[in-house]
Amino acid sequence: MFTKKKMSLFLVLFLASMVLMACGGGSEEGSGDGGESASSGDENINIRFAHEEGQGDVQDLYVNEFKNRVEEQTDGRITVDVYTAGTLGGNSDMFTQLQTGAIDFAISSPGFTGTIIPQTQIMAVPFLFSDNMEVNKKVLDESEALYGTLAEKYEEKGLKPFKFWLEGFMYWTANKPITEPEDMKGMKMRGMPTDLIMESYRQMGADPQGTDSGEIYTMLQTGGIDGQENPLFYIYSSNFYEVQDYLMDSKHHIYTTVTVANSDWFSTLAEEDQTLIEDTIQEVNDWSFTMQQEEQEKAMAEIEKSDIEIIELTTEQRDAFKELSAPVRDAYVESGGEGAQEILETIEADIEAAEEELN
Ligand code: 6CS
Repeated sequence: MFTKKKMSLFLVLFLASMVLMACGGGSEEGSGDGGESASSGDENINIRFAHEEGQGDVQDLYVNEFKNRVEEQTDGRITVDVYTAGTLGGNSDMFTQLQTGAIDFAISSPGFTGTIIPQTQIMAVPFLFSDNMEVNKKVLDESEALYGTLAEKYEEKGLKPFKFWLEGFMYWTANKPITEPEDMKGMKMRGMPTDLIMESYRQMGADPQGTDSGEIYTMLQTGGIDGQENPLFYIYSSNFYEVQDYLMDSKHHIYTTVTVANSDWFSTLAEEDQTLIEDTIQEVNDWSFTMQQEEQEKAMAEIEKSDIEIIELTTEQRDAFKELSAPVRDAYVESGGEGAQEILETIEADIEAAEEELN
């Protein structure tokens, strides 16, 4: 039984703890890793946000949309500095910078993170996703494979993944047509440098080259590589179409990426700022789907005006490449580390379910 004196003491302690919580002191909620929320929700915050592309590219439009929305909603209390590709080093450096806290936020594509988090290579399995982009959008937005097991692997490395999202279908460019596996034989194909992308080109008979994105154009020009894969907007903005004779509408893959933050840094933000940032990322993610589609359409319209020949692969032609790259799924399970099999099986089931629902 509580006496009156004990009751008053309890109330005082209860109110004091509420005041402390309101000030953000000692609150461990929402930090994601049990860290303390140090800021109070009215502090000035500057977010250093890096991405992997050039000005006006899809990632740049995404990060600037995030910047504008956050700065507007907070009347400039939270500001965002945007770092485009190359300003902070090569593609793979960005991930380390995020881990060490040199930057706070990044758009970080799995094609560059496979050596640090092998499970991310699920995104390197060709023909894994659907030909229906609405299906892919839904899976990337919701799949437990990504927000459960895979997210834990990021968290183990001190990173908080917010949303996985897509930047369009992948196309091949080359100086000769690629319509059947025979055409791929011995070709120096450039892909993002993760092991499983290299393995998938080996399975197709090519001689894969994993290089930094900054080197692609010159290597295509000088013959250091014979071809490369990327979404249309990037083939256009990086001028690859100027130094290649053929563009293959192969849709052998989709380009996926992740919006990710340094977990320790994020956990120091006040809960209301964490919520505002998470909500804004979700809004920008939804917005980005249409934005990237428009960017592909604009790019295609420009590429069509150029001398490059566009070849649309038939279903049978695509199937031949699909069959050849099927063993990459087993390779993922073998080299993708703990949880890889579960991630693969869950995402395959989620894609199938979304296809049944949306097709
Ligand atoms: O192929 C690459 O390396 C680049 N492609 C895209 C679409 N974004 C960033 C990445 O560096």
